[in-house]
Amino acid sequence: MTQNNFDAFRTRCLARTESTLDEILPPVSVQPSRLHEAMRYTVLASGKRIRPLLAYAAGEAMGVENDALDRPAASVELIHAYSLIHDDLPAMDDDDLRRGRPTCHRAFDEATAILAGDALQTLAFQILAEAPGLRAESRIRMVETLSRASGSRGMVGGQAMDLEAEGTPLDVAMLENIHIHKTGALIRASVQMGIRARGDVVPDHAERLDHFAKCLGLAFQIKDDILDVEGDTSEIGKTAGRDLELNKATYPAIVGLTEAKEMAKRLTDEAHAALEVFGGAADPLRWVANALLERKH
Ligand code: GRG
Repeated sequence: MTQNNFDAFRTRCLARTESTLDEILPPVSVQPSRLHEAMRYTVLASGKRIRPLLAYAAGEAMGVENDALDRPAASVELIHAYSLIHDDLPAMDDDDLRRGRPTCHRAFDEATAILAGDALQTLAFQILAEAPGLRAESRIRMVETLSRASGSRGMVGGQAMDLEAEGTPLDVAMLENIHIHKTGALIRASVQMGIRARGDVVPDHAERLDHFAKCLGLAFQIKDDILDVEGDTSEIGKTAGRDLELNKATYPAIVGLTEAKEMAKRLTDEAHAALEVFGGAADPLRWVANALLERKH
């Protein structure tokens, strides 16, 4: 991988993401200011912005200009931020720390956190519906893609399956099914944004990109489980303290650490293989896939 090229791509996309998020989030000066503060507190914290990066990278593979993807990339990040707020609530994981600082309900209060999550979710669809530089059909398909991916047959469904499975023994297929929905659906939707922005994609190319995203989503989750076991050595990880929940079903717990690492590597290789037909245009997707496998937090 050409590290300089990846760094330049990442820096450019992250700058676009931060400025779009700042622009579309309501200012604290507007009422209800505490709610707007909670929304900005969560979204503008230091996330890795993997999903926006994937949307821009898929757009590059499709020959779509970056500015057509500003809103779609930000919309996936808003859904992700809402899911983190709700996942951290006492009724779910009851976490005190997120991204190295107090979770939204700790920094504000539970009711404000619930409402901030709700408002982020609806804002995601609003900015997609209003997105400039895209044809109406692309915007409608994006709204459809993101709503399917985040609803009861996507991310929310995965969370429900995860809660239902708590305390019961899981095999790899069951764990995989949870993660395909809980984490994978939104990763897949991020890549779909690039396809939807283009509109006239050859079906075979759309399927290959989707297969790339499915493999990557699972590899991402397995790597996350590996980091839980091996320890997150990043500054955020050290201060946040990744909480290793011993009764939680994870890939290393089910197949062992060595096999989990092999699985993440195999899936990343399969993701790369799906990109072959795209040549150099898919390099940003390749860089993101490698960076996810090698990440330290
Ligand atoms: C509560 C509606 C609802 C959904 C919850 C995605 C999710 C479903 C919960 C998040 C909890 C969690 C740890 C899921 C595993 C996936 C994962 C590693 C999420 C964290 O995503 P990153 O690493 O986070 O992209 P940053 O902070 O970098 O944005």
